[in-house]
Amino acid sequence: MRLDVVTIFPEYLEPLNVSLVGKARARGQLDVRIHDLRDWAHDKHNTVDDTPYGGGPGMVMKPEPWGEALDSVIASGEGRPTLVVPTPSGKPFTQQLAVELSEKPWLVFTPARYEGIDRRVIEEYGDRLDVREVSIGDYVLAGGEAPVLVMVEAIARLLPGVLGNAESHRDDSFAPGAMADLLEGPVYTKPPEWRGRGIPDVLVSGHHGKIARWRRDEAFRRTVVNRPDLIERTDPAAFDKKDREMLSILGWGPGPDGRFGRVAPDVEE
Ligand code: 6GU
Repeated sequence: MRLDVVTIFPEYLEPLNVSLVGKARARGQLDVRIHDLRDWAHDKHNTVDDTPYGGGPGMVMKPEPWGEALDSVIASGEGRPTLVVPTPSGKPFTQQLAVELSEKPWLVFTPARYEGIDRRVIEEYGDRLDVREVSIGDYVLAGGEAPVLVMVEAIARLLPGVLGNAESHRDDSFAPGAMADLLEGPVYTKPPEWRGRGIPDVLVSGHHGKIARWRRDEAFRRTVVNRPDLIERTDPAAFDKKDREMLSILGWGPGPDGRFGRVAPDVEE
């Protein structure tokens, strides 16, 4: 996969040299190219922003440097990239979108600073490319560079051969096609006792069925506390008898429409 990032802070993308993404690059599984937007700003101060039409606070990124930068990046490759525009007003970045983007051969990211990019840039490339305006959550960051790091990590770990084994993402929380979206439960490693704290006996029982059940029960325990919305939105057909027993213990049961909701006071974690 090829990834281009156009930014006024190329150094902000240094983490892409490290860890999982850095190794995928070194192995040739990812071709990452970082570009400085100011290379396409031609006045004395390499200006990339200006005051907003209609007034208001902040500055807006000018269209001309983005147009030249994107034309140049697009012309440097074969075919048409998918353009990913990070913005707090975009569609939510989800695991499903990460999977979809991981299947594209070429992504171009356009992290903005200030109040965003002149709208005409998004319109112009929307006529020629698949353009995705994407937000990483309901909070406001000072720029799109950190969201690019987040998205690239989520996408890169899904590429064939990047993670150790293909099984690794089957059980990811939010993995599409999972019976139900559940958060992953707790994990343990050696030593078997640490500061007087042991580990759950079932994990050393060697009984794979019981271990799988325990893990699923713990996933329910965590999900009802941290993300009850995930259970509320799940098709109840996804819950088997043991799931229903666990949900009942946690104070959850089917409502009039069959969907699960809290039916008893909150149970402590
Ligand atoms: Cl993609 N950009 C900015 N600036 N803030 C955000 C965001 C993106 N996603 C959530 N907050």
